[in-house]
Amino acid sequence: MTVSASGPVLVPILGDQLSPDISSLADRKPDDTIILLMEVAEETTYVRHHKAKIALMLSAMRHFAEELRVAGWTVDYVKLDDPANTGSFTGEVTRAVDRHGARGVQVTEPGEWRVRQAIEHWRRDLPVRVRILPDTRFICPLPDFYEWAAGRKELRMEWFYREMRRKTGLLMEGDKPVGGRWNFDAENRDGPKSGLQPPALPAFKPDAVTRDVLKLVSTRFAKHFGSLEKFGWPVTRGQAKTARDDFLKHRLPLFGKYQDAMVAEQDFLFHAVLSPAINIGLLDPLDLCRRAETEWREGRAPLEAVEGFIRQIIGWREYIRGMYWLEMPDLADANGLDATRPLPDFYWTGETDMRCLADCVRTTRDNAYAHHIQRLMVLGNFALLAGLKPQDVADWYLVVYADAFEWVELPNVAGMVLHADKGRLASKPYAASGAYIDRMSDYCGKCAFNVKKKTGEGACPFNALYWHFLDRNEKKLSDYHRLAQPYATWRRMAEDKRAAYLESAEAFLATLTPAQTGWARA
Ligand code: FAD
Ligand code: DLZ
Repeated sequence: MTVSASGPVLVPILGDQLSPDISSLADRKPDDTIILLMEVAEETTYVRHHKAKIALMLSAMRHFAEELRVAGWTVDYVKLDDPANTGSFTGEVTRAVDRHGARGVQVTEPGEWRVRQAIEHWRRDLPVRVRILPDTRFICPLPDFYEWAAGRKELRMEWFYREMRRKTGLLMEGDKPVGGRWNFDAENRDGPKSGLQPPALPAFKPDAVTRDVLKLVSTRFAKHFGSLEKFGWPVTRGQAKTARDDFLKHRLPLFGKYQDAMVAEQDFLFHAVLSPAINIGLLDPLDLCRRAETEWREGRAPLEAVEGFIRQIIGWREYIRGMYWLEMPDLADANGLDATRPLPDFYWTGETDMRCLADCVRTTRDNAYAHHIQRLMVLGNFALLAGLKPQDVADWYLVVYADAFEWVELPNVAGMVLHADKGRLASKPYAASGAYIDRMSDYCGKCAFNVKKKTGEGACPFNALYWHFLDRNEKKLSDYHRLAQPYATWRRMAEDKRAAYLESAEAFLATLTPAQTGWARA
């Protein structure tokens, strides 16, 4: 291997690090640096990502390479179909060190544990010094999160969020929250209004680069889940900014009010639909929050919407990232509720008579997107109530969404949805019967099942599954303060009614067909 003391420094930039101000470039000069971007088979197939996610990644990487070149950097770009491509980050970095006679490697820490392990091995195996730098695009450095978590019995997001408000000064007046409250969620829980017509999202027509990628993906990854037909994700920084401005102007004012609402075939409602752009580095999360704050300060959006939005980003997003690194690697195997049922096939096919689930799988397949409440209270709630195996569920979420990276997917799945982490992240499982879905959506009216019917033929399966879940987890969950009321109701219920619930749930669970293997992992 060729190593030269006077060679350049190699800066590998991973597919979710597409930010010109990434820490690995902060102290570099163009005349002494080679930037390496690598399309590698291992990243496209360690889980068999939705086709649209692969297309988004490859197109955004190719556009970013051009952005860097225009800014004066030397970029070495390895394409997926390059015959010499070894197929892994490690193989490509090893080859590039040799090719350029690099004197060192400098990389921003990756978002995923799996990749972090690989990069640690570079330190041992490469003949040059490897520097790993913190990812400064997050607002809370990991050491600060660990310090916040140390010694606390309960790691609740709400307390962390307040610290982040103080740290950033967002929506603060001195040391007090604007409006006299930290959280305006009470104003934010409207169900769907009939005829609710959200504004259309801006459409980004694929350019020549994206068209090439779409062709590559549709042939090479033909068997992966998902459709490319509606592909319209922003793939350049300019497009991401257009998407951001469109959200701030047209959807932010009603973001809070309809944040928890679900409407069949209205796939985006008033959500930002910016998570892929934020996660891969096309948008800066703090800048986005400051712009949202300006919308409130200048009277264009109400406080409850802006506070709710900012909380998702400086609160939930940062907290989830901290929890991932705090809890890994154990989180990946966590199964606190001993759930063992395999993932049913309808998560892939969408073939179920439960209209809410069918619609959520449809938008997932068509858009590589479902909004938060669909992920949490329909797809996730079903997984929790039916006792689906956490690792199957986590693989599914990692495959199907354009914004899915393990650091953000896994704590949401194992912690927020499945309670597999025994409540480290959420103070109680988000379990709900059909009544919740009926209140927050328009799904139930035209569903083959009757949400008002509790048990027996034609009853909404969520109703019996809810009590089945509580009953089978009674030893683990009945001490939870926030579940005291449902457990009291369950215990007061007549024996025959309880038996009917359990029987109905068992009968429904027996109808589920496990998914074939090979959808998520080869
Ligand atoms: P909005 O609803 O408009 O929210 C604004 C922003 O807040 C999002 O773009 C996102 O950056 C942030 N945000 C909101 N909620 C969360 C959260 N719980 N965790 C982290 N960030 C949050 N988000 C991902 O980015 N990647 C994932 O892989 C992912 N997996 C999820 C899995 C499950 C089971 C659940 C319940 C949630 C998951 N989320 C994930 C969080 C959330 O659902 C998505 O961030 C959101 O739906 C993205 O759409 P949006 O940009 O329209 O978000
Ligand atoms: C998700 C993804 C995909 C599909 N392909 C690539 C790729 O070819 N090259 C690359 O650099 N990154 C890709 N990514 C994103 C990586 O999986 C992500 O950067 C790491 O998991 C670290 O979070």
